[in-house]
Amino acid sequence: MQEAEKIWMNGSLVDWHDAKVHVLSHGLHYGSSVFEGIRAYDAEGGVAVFRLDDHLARLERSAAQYFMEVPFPREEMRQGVHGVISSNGLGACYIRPIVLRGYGVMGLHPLEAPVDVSIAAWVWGAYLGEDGLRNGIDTKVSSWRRIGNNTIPATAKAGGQYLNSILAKIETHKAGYAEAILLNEQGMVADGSGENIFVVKDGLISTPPLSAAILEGITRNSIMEIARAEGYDVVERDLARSELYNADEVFMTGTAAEVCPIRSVDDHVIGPPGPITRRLQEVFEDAVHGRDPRWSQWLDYVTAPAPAG
Ligand code: PPE
Repeated sequence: MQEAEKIWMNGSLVDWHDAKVHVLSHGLHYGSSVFEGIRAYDAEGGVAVFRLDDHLARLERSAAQYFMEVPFPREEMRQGVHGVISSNGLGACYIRPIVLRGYGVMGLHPLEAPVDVSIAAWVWGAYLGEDGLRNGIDTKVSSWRRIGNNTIPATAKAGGQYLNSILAKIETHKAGYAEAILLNEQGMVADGSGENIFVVKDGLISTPPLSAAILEGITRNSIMEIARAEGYDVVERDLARSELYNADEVFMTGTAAEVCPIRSVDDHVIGPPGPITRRLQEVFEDAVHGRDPRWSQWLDYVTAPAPAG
């Protein structure tokens, strides 16, 4: 990874290499951490964090589902994010806040463990490759099923549940594919290892509902809003695996992955990125870079934009 200089830890900035936790931290042993992935962009009026408040709100909801409270108010977390970007002199970057049960208690009753928070930021380029963004990626349905909603709540972005994604990712990577698609316990399409998924058929855009055991993706929500504003119909419904093969277009969304076209699923060729995927990619790119006033409320500028006129 590309290192930066400072990391925000429990309210102060420390040197990158001093941002350490104890080996007996609860979160390390049991996955009892919740985190966020956020991107900032070099936008028209300065460096802008995309939907920061929505990410921090989701972090609080993730923590609450594990009976943790983020020990800093939302505004202080927001300032922390701004602080790691500006103190590291970063422009476009990826931001990773994490709230974890820390050192002091072992065993599975964690409520007495301290809760630690850090926020790191670094430069992270195209998650599925520049070529993937342009030409689409080859994907495969993993033999690992997505963790069910009654096993671990998919709506919380917790460290431990990513073991499921890691297994799926390794499996499909070893088989030569760029990304995994996971089916849920009911056998319906859930998501990618770190992305939500959409299909387009006869002009209609569909994406699995929250009941399919997916993370309520912020990019997913942005794309649904953008698509509707562009005049497309979007529905949330269960998708069968074969609907991926028969789709006109398939794409994935995520903070890291952004809007990434899918070229093939299980060796069924869907084709080069289609017109709707292209249009949504374009509007998303304009939105995150502050070039589309319809979406300016999504940008939280680290450097305040110059007044108009
Ligand atoms: N589903 C999963 C399982 C997921 O991890 C992510 C984000 C999404 C959907 C999309 O959510 P959103 O970012 O709010 O649109 N995955 C994060 C972590 C990726 C990683 O490798 O780490 C991310 O994109 O930041």
